[in-house]
Amino acid sequence: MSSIKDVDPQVFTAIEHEKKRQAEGIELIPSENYTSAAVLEACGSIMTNKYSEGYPGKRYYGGQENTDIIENLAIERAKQLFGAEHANVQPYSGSPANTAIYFALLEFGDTVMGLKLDHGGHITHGLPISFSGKAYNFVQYEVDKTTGKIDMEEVRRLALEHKPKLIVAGFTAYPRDIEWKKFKEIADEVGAMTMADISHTAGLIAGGVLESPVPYFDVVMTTTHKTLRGPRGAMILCKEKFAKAIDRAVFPGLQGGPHEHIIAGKAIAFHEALQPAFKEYAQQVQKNARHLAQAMKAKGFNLVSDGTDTHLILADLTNKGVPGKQAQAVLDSVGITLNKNTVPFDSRPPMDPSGIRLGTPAITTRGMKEPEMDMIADWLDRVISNIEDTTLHAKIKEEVKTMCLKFPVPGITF
Ligand code: DSN
Repeated sequence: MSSIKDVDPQVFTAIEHEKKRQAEGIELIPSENYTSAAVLEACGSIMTNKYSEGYPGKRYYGGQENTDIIENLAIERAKQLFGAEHANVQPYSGSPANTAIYFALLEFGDTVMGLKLDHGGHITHGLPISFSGKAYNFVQYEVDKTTGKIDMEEVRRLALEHKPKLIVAGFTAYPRDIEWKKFKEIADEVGAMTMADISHTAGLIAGGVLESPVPYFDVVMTTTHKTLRGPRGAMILCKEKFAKAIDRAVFPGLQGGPHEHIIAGKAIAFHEALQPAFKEYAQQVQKNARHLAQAMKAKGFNLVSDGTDTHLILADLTNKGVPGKQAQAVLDSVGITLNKNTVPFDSRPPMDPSGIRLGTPAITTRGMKEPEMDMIADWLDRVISNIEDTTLHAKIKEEVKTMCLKFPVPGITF
Protein backbone atom coordinates (compact mmCIF):
# COMPACT_ATOMS: atom_id res chain seq x y z
CA MET A 1 0.00 0.00 0.00
CA SER A 2 3.04 2.33 0.07
CA SER A 3 2.36 3.57 -3.47
CA ILE A 4 -1.23 4.47 -2.63
CA LYS A 5 -0.02 6.30 0.46
CA ASP A 6 2.35 8.41 -1.68
CA VAL A 7 -0.03 9.08 -4.57
CA ASP A 8 -3.39 9.45 -2.84
CA PRO A 9 -3.36 9.86 0.95
CA GLN A 10 -7.16 10.28 1.09
CA VAL A 11 -7.88 6.90 -0.51
CA PHE A 12 -5.04 5.39 1.54
CA THR A 13 -6.58 6.62 4.79
CA ALA A 14 -10.05 5.33 3.88
CA ILE A 15 -8.61 1.88 3.06
CA GLU A 16 -6.66 1.84 6.34
CA HIS A 17 -9.86 2.69 8.25
CA GLU A 18 -11.72 -0.04 6.37
CA LYS A 19 -8.99 -2.57 7.32
CA LYS A 20 -9.49 -1.61 10.95
CA ARG A 21 -13.27 -1.86 10.64
CA GLN A 22 -13.01 -5.32 9.08
CA ALA A 23 -10.48 -6.54 11.65
CA GLU A 24 -12.19 -5.16 14.77
CA GLY A 25 -15.79 -5.96 13.87
CA ILE A 26 -18.00 -8.99 13.37
CA GLU A 27 -19.14 -9.33 9.77
CA LEU A 28 -22.51 -11.03 9.68
CA ILE A 29 -23.78 -9.87 6.27
CA PRO A 30 -24.39 -13.31 4.74
CA SER A 31 -23.31 -12.30 1.24
CA GLU A 32 -19.89 -11.09 2.39
CA ASN A 33 -16.64 -12.93 3.01
CA TYR A 34 -12.86 -12.41 3.14
CA THR A 35 -10.86 -13.57 0.12
CA SER A 36 -7.40 -14.99 0.58
CA ALA A 37 -4.27 -12.88 0.25
CA ALA A 38 -3.55 -14.72 -3.02
CA VAL A 39 -6.90 -13.68 -4.51
CA LEU A 40 -6.31 -10.09 -3.36
CA GLU A 41 -2.91 -10.06 -5.06
CA ALA A 42 -4.39 -11.31 -8.35
CA CYS A 43 -7.13 -8.66 -8.25
CA GLY A 44 -4.54 -5.94 -7.66
CA SER A 45 -2.19 -7.28 -10.34
CA ILE A 46 -1.12 -5.99 -13.76
CA MET A 47 -3.74 -8.26 -15.35
CA THR A 48 -5.99 -5.20 -15.03
CA ASN A 49 -4.02 -3.59 -17.88
CA LYS A 50 -5.17 -5.97 -20.60
CA TYR A 51 -8.16 -5.92 -22.96
CA SER A 52 -9.29 -9.39 -24.05
CA GLU A 53 -12.69 -9.22 -25.80
CA GLY A 54 -13.68 -12.67 -26.98
CA TYR A 55 -12.82 -16.03 -25.45
CA PRO A 56 -9.53 -17.98 -25.08
CA GLY A 57 -8.18 -18.78 -28.56
CA LYS A 58 -10.74 -16.41 -30.17
CA ARG A 59 -9.82 -12.90 -29.02
CA TYR A 60 -10.16 -9.65 -30.95
CA TYR A 61 -6.87 -8.05 -29.84
CA GLY A 62 -3.33 -9.43 -29.80
CA GLY A 63 -1.10 -10.22 -26.83
CA GLN A 64 -3.38 -12.83 -25.28
CA GLU A 65 -0.93 -15.63 -24.45
CA ASN A 66 -1.26 -15.04 -20.68
CA THR A 67 -4.93 -14.03 -20.48
CA ASP A 68 -5.79 -17.27 -22.32
CA ILE A 69 -3.84 -19.37 -19.80
CA ILE A 70 -5.56 -17.69 -16.86
CA GLU A 71 -9.08 -17.75 -18.27
CA ASN A 72 -8.74 -21.40 -19.34
CA LEU A 73 -7.58 -22.29 -15.82
CA ALA A 74 -10.60 -20.52 -14.33
CA ILE A 75 -12.97 -22.29 -16.76
CA GLU A 76 -11.53 -25.78 -16.20
CA ARG A 77 -11.45 -25.37 -12.39
CA ALA A 78 -15.04 -24.06 -12.33
CA LYS A 79 -16.17 -27.08 -14.37
CA GLN A 80 -14.28 -29.46 -12.08
CA LEU A 81 -15.57 -27.82 -8.89
CA PHE A 82 -19.22 -28.12 -9.88
CA GLY A 83 -19.13 -31.02 -12.36
CA ALA A 84 -20.43 -28.68 -15.07
CA GLU A 85 -20.35 -29.22 -18.83
CA HIS A 86 -19.59 -25.58 -19.65
CA ALA A 87 -18.43 -22.50 -17.72
CA ASN A 88 -18.33 -18.82 -18.62
CA VAL A 89 -16.23 -16.91 -16.06
CA GLN A 90 -16.57 -13.43 -17.59
CA PRO A 91 -19.74 -11.98 -15.96
CA TYR A 92 -18.82 -8.85 -14.02
CA SER A 93 -21.25 -9.68 -11.23
CA GLY A 94 -24.53 -11.42 -10.35
CA SER A 95 -27.01 -9.04 -11.99
CA PRO A 96 -25.13 -8.96 -15.35
CA ALA A 97 -24.87 -12.78 -15.22
CA ASN A 98 -28.63 -13.13 -14.69
CA THR A 99 -29.33 -10.57 -17.41
CA ALA A 100 -27.08 -12.48 -19.83
CA ILE A 101 -28.90 -15.74 -19.07
CA TYR A 102 -32.30 -14.18 -19.78
CA PHE A 103 -30.87 -12.61 -22.96
CA ALA A 104 -29.58 -16.03 -24.06
CA LEU A 105 -32.69 -18.08 -23.32
CA LEU A 106 -35.66 -15.73 -23.72
CA GLU A 107 -37.34 -13.21 -25.99
CA PHE A 108 -38.49 -9.95 -24.38
CA GLY A 109 -42.00 -10.42 -22.98
CA ASP A 110 -41.61 -14.15 -22.30
CA THR A 111 -43.10 -15.56 -19.11
CA VAL A 112 -40.66 -16.48 -16.33
CA MET A 113 -41.18 -17.58 -12.73
CA GLY A 114 -39.02 -16.35 -9.83
CA LEU A 115 -39.16 -15.96 -6.04
CA LYS A 116 -40.60 -12.59 -4.94
CA LEU A 117 -38.01 -10.15 -3.53
CA ASP A 118 -39.64 -9.71 -0.13
CA HIS A 119 -39.98 -13.48 0.18
CA GLY A 120 -36.23 -13.95 -0.34
CA GLY A 121 -35.70 -13.56 -4.09
CA HIS A 122 -33.37 -11.12 -5.86
CA ILE A 123 -34.14 -7.90 -7.76
CA THR A 124 -33.18 -9.70 -10.99
CA HIS A 125 -35.71 -12.45 -10.27
CA GLY A 126 -38.52 -10.25 -11.57
CA LEU A 127 -38.85 -7.18 -9.31
CA PRO A 128 -41.30 -5.02 -11.32
CA ILE A 129 -39.04 -1.91 -11.24
CA SER A 130 -35.91 -3.84 -12.35
CA PHE A 131 -34.82 -4.66 -15.89
CA SER A 132 -35.94 -8.24 -15.31
CA GLY A 133 -39.46 -7.24 -14.30
CA LYS A 134 -39.82 -4.73 -17.12
CA ALA A 135 -38.39 -6.82 -19.97
CA TYR A 136 -40.05 -10.14 -19.08
CA ASN A 137 -43.44 -11.24 -17.82
CA PHE A 138 -42.40 -12.47 -14.37
CA VAL A 139 -44.83 -14.52 -12.29
CA GLN A 140 -43.61 -14.41 -8.70
CA TYR A 141 -43.98 -17.27 -6.25
CA GLU A 142 -43.89 -16.81 -2.47
CA VAL A 143 -43.10 -18.71 0.70
CA ASP A 144 -45.84 -20.32 2.76
CA LYS A 145 -47.15 -18.01 5.49
CA THR A 146 -47.06 -20.70 8.19
CA THR A 147 -43.81 -22.53 7.46
CA GLY A 148 -41.81 -19.69 5.88
CA LYS A 149 -40.67 -22.21 3.26
CA ILE A 150 -41.26 -22.28 -0.50
CA ASP A 151 -44.51 -24.12 -1.14
CA MET A 152 -43.68 -26.45 -4.03
CA GLU A 153 -47.36 -27.27 -4.63
CA GLU A 154 -48.00 -23.55 -5.16
CA VAL A 155 -45.00 -23.34 -7.51
CA ARG A 156 -46.48 -26.24 -9.50
CA ARG A 157 -49.94 -24.64 -9.59
CA LEU A 158 -48.51 -21.35 -10.88
CA ALA A 159 -46.38 -23.16 -13.46
CA LEU A 160 -49.37 -25.10 -14.78
CA GLU A 161 -51.42 -21.89 -14.93
CA HIS A 162 -48.82 -19.60 -16.53
CA LYS A 163 -46.72 -22.04 -18.59
CA PRO A 164 -43.41 -20.16 -18.10
CA LYS A 165 -40.58 -20.53 -20.59
CA LEU A 166 -38.07 -20.42 -17.72
CA ILE A 167 -38.26 -21.15 -14.00
CA VAL A 168 -35.72 -19.41 -11.78
CA ALA A 169 -34.86 -20.96 -8.39
CA GLY A 170 -32.50 -19.37 -5.90
CA PHE A 171 -32.45 -16.59 -3.31
CA THR A 172 -30.78 -13.78 -1.45
CA ALA A 173 -32.74 -13.97 1.80
CA TYR A 174 -34.12 -17.46 2.31
CA PRO A 175 -32.67 -19.64 5.08
CA ARG A 176 -33.61 -23.03 3.68
CA ASP A 177 -32.20 -25.38 1.06
CA ILE A 178 -33.88 -25.47 -2.35
CA GLU A 179 -35.63 -28.59 -3.67
CA TRP A 180 -33.83 -28.59 -7.03
CA LYS A 181 -35.23 -31.95 -8.17
CA LYS A 182 -38.81 -30.85 -7.50
CA PHE A 183 -38.25 -27.60 -9.42
CA LYS A 184 -36.89 -29.63 -12.35
CA GLU A 185 -39.85 -32.03 -12.27
CA ILE A 186 -42.29 -29.08 -12.36
CA ALA A 187 -40.33 -27.43 -15.18
CA ASP A 188 -40.38 -30.66 -17.18
CA GLU A 189 -44.12 -31.00 -16.64
CA VAL A 190 -44.75 -27.59 -18.26
CA GLY A 191 -41.85 -27.67 -20.75
CA ALA A 192 -39.90 -24.84 -19.05
CA MET A 193 -36.14 -24.34 -18.96
CA THR A 194 -34.47 -24.15 -15.52
CA MET A 195 -32.09 -21.59 -14.07
CA ALA A 196 -30.55 -21.80 -10.60
CA ASP A 197 -29.10 -18.75 -8.86
CA ILE A 198 -26.74 -20.28 -6.27
CA SER A 199 -24.95 -17.02 -5.50
CA HIS A 200 -25.46 -17.43 -1.76
CA THR A 201 -24.80 -21.15 -1.43
CA ALA A 202 -22.16 -21.90 -4.12
CA GLY A 203 -19.46 -22.46 -1.47
CA LEU A 204 -21.69 -24.82 0.48
CA ILE A 205 -22.52 -26.72 -2.71
CA ALA A 206 -18.85 -26.84 -3.79
CA GLY A 207 -17.95 -28.02 -0.28
CA GLY A 208 -20.48 -30.85 -0.48
CA VAL A 209 -22.72 -29.55 2.30
CA LEU A 210 -25.78 -28.78 0.15
CA GLU A 211 -27.14 -30.58 -2.89
CA SER A 212 -26.14 -29.19 -6.28
CA PRO A 213 -28.59 -28.16 -9.01
CA VAL A 214 -25.89 -28.62 -11.68
CA PRO A 215 -26.88 -32.22 -12.60
CA TYR A 216 -30.53 -31.21 -13.11
CA PHE A 217 -30.68 -27.59 -14.20
CA ASP A 218 -30.08 -26.18 -17.69
CA VAL A 219 -28.21 -23.12 -16.41
CA VAL A 220 -26.69 -22.36 -13.01
CA MET A 221 -25.12 -19.05 -12.06
CA THR A 222 -23.31 -17.79 -9.02
CA THR A 223 -21.50 -14.77 -7.79
CA THR A 224 -17.95 -15.67 -6.79
CA HIS A 225 -17.51 -13.54 -3.67
CA LYS A 226 -20.03 -14.93 -1.19
CA THR A 227 -19.66 -18.42 0.35
CA LEU A 228 -17.35 -19.29 -2.57
CA ARG A 229 -14.88 -16.77 -1.08
CA GLY A 230 -13.43 -15.48 -4.35
CA PRO A 231 -13.22 -12.00 -5.85
CA ARG A 232 -16.27 -9.82 -6.53
CA GLY A 233 -17.71 -11.23 -9.77
CA ALA A 234 -19.82 -14.05 -11.18
CA MET A 235 -19.88 -17.05 -13.51
CA ILE A 236 -22.39 -19.07 -15.47
CA LEU A 237 -22.40 -22.87 -15.70
CA CYS A 238 -24.60 -24.67 -18.21
CA LYS A 239 -25.32 -27.78 -20.20
CA GLU A 240 -23.30 -27.98 -23.41
CA LYS A 241 -26.39 -27.36 -25.54
CA PHE A 242 -26.73 -23.85 -24.07
CA ALA A 243 -23.00 -23.03 -24.15
CA LYS A 244 -22.97 -21.09 -27.42
CA ALA A 245 -26.05 -19.03 -26.54
CA ILE A 246 -24.69 -18.19 -23.07
CA ASP A 247 -21.25 -17.21 -24.37
CA ARG A 248 -22.75 -15.01 -27.09
CA ALA A 249 -25.10 -13.36 -24.60
CA VAL A 250 -22.24 -12.49 -22.22
CA PHE A 251 -20.01 -11.24 -25.06
CA PRO A 252 -20.84 -9.46 -27.32
CA GLY A 253 -24.48 -9.49 -26.20
CA LEU A 254 -24.04 -7.69 -22.89
CA GLN A 255 -20.43 -7.05 -21.91
CA GLY A 256 -17.26 -5.77 -23.52
CA GLY A 257 -13.76 -6.59 -22.29
CA PRO A 258 -13.63 -9.12 -19.46
CA HIS A 259 -11.83 -8.19 -16.25
CA GLU A 260 -8.86 -10.54 -16.47
CA HIS A 261 -7.42 -9.49 -13.09
CA ILE A 262 -10.69 -10.63 -11.50
CA ILE A 263 -10.72 -13.79 -13.63
CA ALA A 264 -7.22 -14.52 -12.26
CA GLY A 265 -8.70 -14.11 -8.77
CA LYS A 266 -11.55 -16.47 -9.71
CA ALA A 267 -9.05 -19.10 -10.96
CA ILE A 268 -7.20 -18.94 -7.63
CA ALA A 269 -10.40 -19.05 -5.57
CA PHE A 270 -11.62 -22.13 -7.49
CA HIS A 271 -8.24 -23.79 -6.88
CA GLU A 272 -8.62 -23.02 -3.16
CA ALA A 273 -12.19 -24.36 -3.15
CA LEU A 274 -10.97 -27.64 -4.68
CA GLN A 275 -8.72 -28.29 -1.65
CA PRO A 276 -9.88 -30.54 1.25
CA ALA A 277 -9.72 -27.59 3.69
CA PHE A 278 -12.57 -25.90 1.83
CA LYS A 279 -14.90 -28.83 2.62
CA GLU A 280 -14.16 -28.32 6.32
CA TYR A 281 -14.83 -24.60 5.91
CA ALA A 282 -18.20 -25.23 4.23
CA GLN A 283 -19.20 -27.70 6.96
CA GLN A 284 -18.28 -25.23 9.68
CA VAL A 285 -20.22 -22.40 7.99
CA GLN A 286 -23.36 -24.52 8.19
CA LYS A 287 -22.61 -25.76 11.75
CA ASN A 288 -22.03 -22.19 12.91
CA ALA A 289 -25.27 -20.98 11.30
CA ARG A 290 -27.27 -23.78 12.92
CA HIS A 291 -25.65 -23.13 16.30
CA LEU A 292 -26.19 -19.36 16.05
CA ALA A 293 -29.83 -19.92 15.02
CA GLN A 294 -30.42 -22.16 18.06
CA ALA A 295 -28.69 -19.71 20.39
CA MET A 296 -30.78 -16.83 19.01
CA LYS A 297 -33.99 -18.84 19.42
CA ALA A 298 -33.05 -19.53 23.03
CA LYS A 299 -32.87 -15.73 23.50
CA GLY A 300 -36.40 -15.32 22.12
CA PHE A 301 -35.56 -14.36 18.54
CA ASN A 302 -38.28 -15.27 16.07
CA LEU A 303 -36.61 -16.83 13.01
CA VAL A 304 -38.27 -17.04 9.61
CA SER A 305 -38.86 -20.76 8.89
CA ASP A 306 -37.76 -21.41 12.50
CA GLY A 307 -34.11 -22.03 11.63
CA THR A 308 -31.67 -22.53 8.79
CA ASP A 309 -30.25 -25.21 6.47
CA THR A 310 -27.61 -22.90 5.08
CA HIS A 311 -25.31 -20.06 6.14
CA LEU A 312 -28.17 -17.56 6.44
CA ILE A 313 -30.58 -16.55 9.20
CA LEU A 314 -33.55 -14.21 8.85
CA ALA A 315 -34.98 -12.88 12.11
CA ASP A 316 -38.29 -11.05 12.50
CA LEU A 317 -37.80 -8.47 15.28
CA THR A 318 -41.49 -7.59 15.65
CA ASN A 319 -41.70 -9.37 19.03
CA LYS A 320 -38.62 -7.45 20.22
CA GLY A 321 -40.24 -4.10 19.38
CA VAL A 322 -37.18 -2.91 17.45
CA PRO A 323 -37.39 -2.18 13.69
CA GLY A 324 -34.72 -3.67 11.40
CA LYS A 325 -33.28 -0.28 10.48
CA GLN A 326 -32.65 0.72 14.08
CA ALA A 327 -31.23 -2.72 14.92
CA GLN A 328 -28.80 -2.47 11.99
CA ALA A 329 -27.67 1.04 12.97
CA VAL A 330 -27.15 0.31 16.68
CA LEU A 331 -25.43 -3.03 16.04
CA ASP A 332 -23.16 -1.24 13.53
CA SER A 333 -22.18 1.16 16.31
CA VAL A 334 -20.92 -1.75 18.47
CA GLY A 335 -18.99 -3.35 15.58
CA ILE A 336 -21.55 -5.95 14.52
CA THR A 337 -22.48 -5.58 10.86
CA LEU A 338 -25.63 -7.15 9.42
CA ASN A 339 -28.44 -5.85 7.27
CA LYS A 340 -32.03 -4.83 7.77
CA ASN A 341 -34.28 -7.03 5.66
CA THR A 342 -37.92 -7.50 4.85
CA VAL A 343 -39.49 -10.67 6.19
CA PRO A 344 -42.21 -12.51 4.24
CA PHE A 345 -45.58 -10.71 4.47
CA ASP A 346 -43.85 -7.72 6.10
CA SER A 347 -46.19 -4.94 7.19
CA ARG A 348 -43.31 -2.42 7.30
CA PRO A 349 -41.71 -0.67 4.27
CA PRO A 350 -38.53 -2.09 2.59
CA MET A 351 -36.33 0.81 3.81
CA ASP A 352 -37.40 0.20 7.42
CA PRO A 353 -38.49 -3.43 7.49
CA SER A 354 -39.24 -5.77 10.40
CA GLY A 355 -36.26 -8.06 10.04
CA ILE A 356 -32.52 -8.50 10.05
CA ARG A 357 -30.51 -10.88 7.84
CA LEU A 358 -27.29 -12.42 9.09
CA GLY A 359 -24.95 -15.27 8.27
CA THR A 360 -21.73 -17.07 9.04
CA PRO A 361 -19.47 -17.17 5.91
CA ALA A 362 -17.12 -14.35 6.93
CA ILE A 363 -16.80 -15.16 10.64
CA THR A 364 -16.13 -18.81 9.78
CA THR A 365 -13.30 -17.78 7.46
CA ARG A 366 -11.71 -16.09 10.50
CA GLY A 367 -11.91 -19.39 12.41
CA MET A 368 -14.80 -18.59 14.72
CA LYS A 369 -16.71 -21.64 15.94
CA GLU A 370 -19.59 -22.61 18.27
CA PRO A 371 -18.29 -20.78 21.42
CA GLU A 372 -18.06 -17.53 19.44
CA MET A 373 -21.60 -18.12 18.05
CA ASP A 374 -22.85 -18.17 21.66
CA MET A 375 -21.06 -14.89 22.35
CA ILE A 376 -22.54 -13.31 19.20
CA ALA A 377 -26.09 -14.42 20.10
CA ASP A 378 -25.56 -12.93 23.55
CA TRP A 379 -24.39 -9.58 22.14
CA LEU A 380 -27.27 -9.47 19.63
CA ASP A 381 -29.71 -10.07 22.46
CA ARG A 382 -28.17 -7.56 24.86
CA VAL A 383 -28.01 -4.80 22.25
CA ILE A 384 -31.50 -5.36 20.85
CA SER A 385 -33.06 -5.74 24.32
CA ASN A 386 -31.33 -2.53 25.46
CA ILE A 387 -31.50 -0.53 22.26
CA GLU A 388 -31.24 2.90 23.95
CA ASP A 389 -28.50 2.02 26.49
CA THR A 390 -25.41 3.71 25.05
CA THR A 391 -23.28 2.88 28.11
CA LEU A 392 -23.92 -0.82 27.54
CA HIS A 393 -23.27 -0.38 23.79
CA ALA A 394 -19.83 1.11 24.50
CA LYS A 395 -18.99 -1.84 26.77
CA ILE A 396 -20.13 -4.38 24.18
CA LYS A 397 -18.10 -2.62 21.48
CA GLU A 398 -14.95 -3.28 23.53
CA GLU A 399 -15.93 -6.93 24.11
CA VAL A 400 -16.55 -7.40 20.37
CA LYS A 401 -13.18 -5.86 19.49
CA THR A 402 -11.31 -7.99 22.04
CA MET A 403 -12.83 -11.18 20.65
CA CYS A 404 -12.30 -10.17 16.98
CA LEU A 405 -8.61 -9.39 17.39
CA LYS A 406 -8.05 -13.06 18.33
CA PHE A 407 -9.23 -14.06 14.82
CA PRO A 408 -7.11 -12.46 12.06
CA VAL A 409 -8.70 -11.55 8.72
CA PRO A 410 -6.90 -13.06 5.69
CA GLY A 411 -4.99 -10.38 3.82
CA ILE A 412 -5.10 -7.82 6.64
CA THR A 413 -1.89 -6.96 8.45
CA PHE A 414 -1.18 -3.80 10.41
N1 DSN B 1 -26.43 -7.97 -2.57
C1 DSN B 1 -26.54 -9.40 -2.54
C2 DSN B 1 -26.87 -9.90 -1.18
O1 DSN B 1 -26.51 -9.24 -0.22
O2 DSN B 1 -27.46 -10.95 -1.03
C3 DSN B 1 -27.49 -9.93 -3.54
O3 DSN B 1 -27.34 -9.25 -4.71
